[in-house]
Amino acid sequence: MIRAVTVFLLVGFAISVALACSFAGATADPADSLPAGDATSLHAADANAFSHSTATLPFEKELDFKVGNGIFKKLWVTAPSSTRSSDGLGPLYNARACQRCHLKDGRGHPPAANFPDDNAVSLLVRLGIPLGSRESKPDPVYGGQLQDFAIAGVEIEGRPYVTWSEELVALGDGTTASLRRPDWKIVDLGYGPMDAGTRISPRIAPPMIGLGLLEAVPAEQIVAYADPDDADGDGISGRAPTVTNVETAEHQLGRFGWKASQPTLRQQASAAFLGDMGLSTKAYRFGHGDCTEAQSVCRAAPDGGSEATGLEVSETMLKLVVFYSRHLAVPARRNVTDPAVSRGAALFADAGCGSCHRPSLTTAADADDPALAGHTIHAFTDMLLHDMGPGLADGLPEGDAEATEWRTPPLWGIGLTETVNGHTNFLHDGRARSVLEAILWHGGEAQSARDHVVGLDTADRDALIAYINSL
Ligand code: HEC
Ligand code: HEC
Ligand SMILES: [Ca+2]
Ligand SMILES: [Ca+2]
Ligand SMILES: [Ca+2]
Repeated sequence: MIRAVTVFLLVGFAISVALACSFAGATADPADSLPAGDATSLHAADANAFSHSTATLPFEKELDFKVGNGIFKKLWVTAPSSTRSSDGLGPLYNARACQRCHLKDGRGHPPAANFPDDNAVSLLVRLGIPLGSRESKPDPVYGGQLQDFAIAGVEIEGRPYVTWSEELVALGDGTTASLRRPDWKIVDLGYGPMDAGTRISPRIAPPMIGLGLLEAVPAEQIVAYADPDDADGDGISGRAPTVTNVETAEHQLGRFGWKASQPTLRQQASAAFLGDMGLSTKAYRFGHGDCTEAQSVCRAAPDGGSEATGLEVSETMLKLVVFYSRHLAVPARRNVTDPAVSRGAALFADAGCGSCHRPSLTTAADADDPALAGHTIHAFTDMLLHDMGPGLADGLPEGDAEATEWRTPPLWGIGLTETVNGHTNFLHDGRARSVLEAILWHGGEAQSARDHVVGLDTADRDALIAYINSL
């Protein structure tokens, strides 16, 4: 019965797409609206648009997805507690649940202007002392990440505080755009001054959709697009980062995080449990999380590890939350037959956006997970690191990435940010207040693409933005 209804809905969808096309007299291929092929979510484009499972996930796996969702939302508590399977939070932490930052499986945002009323949850600050262009070490006292919460009896490390300054950019049609430049400080430091060499790198939580598909793209395919010395002379020199898998000690392609410092969703989730919530997993067996030796009260606080394994997050829980992270579906596109959107697609190509926001990748035909195997996906990323210029540089090398480098973020689903998260704050620290501001911050290898957009007339610029918002 359930299957019959699903088939009916799918047929209904196909017919309505076909009708919409013929009505508009457009020639758009209905497949254009499905960025992940038959794995695309056909649910309504509403506030829950990022929270559905991959459409190709077999019915019998739905329960794992639901239980994984429960762990993603689970509020962890201080140890020791009567619920041994939920304790071990902290001692230092940023949030009590994954979902507190990945709001509605979507995007975080910087703290609002009315600080300290709006806290910085959904944003975190990485810390480090640069040692070379691609190397850094943690702050000796504050470690590799600033935690702005702590369990009772332990001091918080401090809180991120941002002030903004406005900069005007003249556009080719005679109008001006205003960019807000952040100035970050850490206030209320709980453990004395940071090392003079420590750099801070604030990041908002990225959306959770389509990540399993990006994990299933073969590394060779991504590496083949890299052109580190710009041998073809087009000004774009994407670099494929190499990072270490902490469980196998293998060197692998870095894929996740704004600087692509994590090779797999499993390691990304394990690092989040450790750094963001102070919880140990098989990959990182430190119940004290990011507490350094200099933070002795923190180091001495009780651990929430189970008696059998010593781990605060069991292997079963970790696997389920990773399963969940792997199967959040990408929503179908909207307005694909709008003539402005079609023109915007051509302008996107003309401006050279697709050299980094690459329109298509293909997942491995033999990927471990059949629901994700053999898909042509339209994520609009090359998964490579690019020098984005001094305006976006954070001064902090991480993984294999330099201070000026960022991984091209996927653009699929970006047009639903407002619907799902109630804002349009883009880029790694959420500084851009609109798609246009995000584009205007592009520098370095993306300077000429940015300049191309600055030179567009009003109608073309609007068409380009309408296209991005249809993704
Ligand atoms: C304190 C806020 C916070 C919490 C809690 C948090 N995350 Fe994140 N998450 C982030 C931020 C910020 C990033 C980007 C990190 C970076 O660039 O290094 C991120 C990145 C990710 C990514 C990579 C996405 C991509 O596009 O590369 C995944 C997957 C992820 N988190 C899963 C989880 C899971 C699973 C949990 C719970 C175990 C979790 N996160 C808890 C803030 C958070
Ligand atoms: C040289 C590679 C490159 C080119 C060319 C490029 N981008 Fe980007 N784009 C990036 C990177 C890297 C980021 C992330 C930068 C950051 O967060 O600091 C980004 C971020 C974005 C974002 C914000 C995404 C998010 O999730 O916050 C948008 C929107 C965007 N680009 C659109 C465009 C458009 C439109 C063009 C063409 C005019 C373009 N980009 C050209 C590499 C590129
Ligand atoms: Ca702990
Ligand atoms: Ca810390
Ligand atoms: Ca090149």
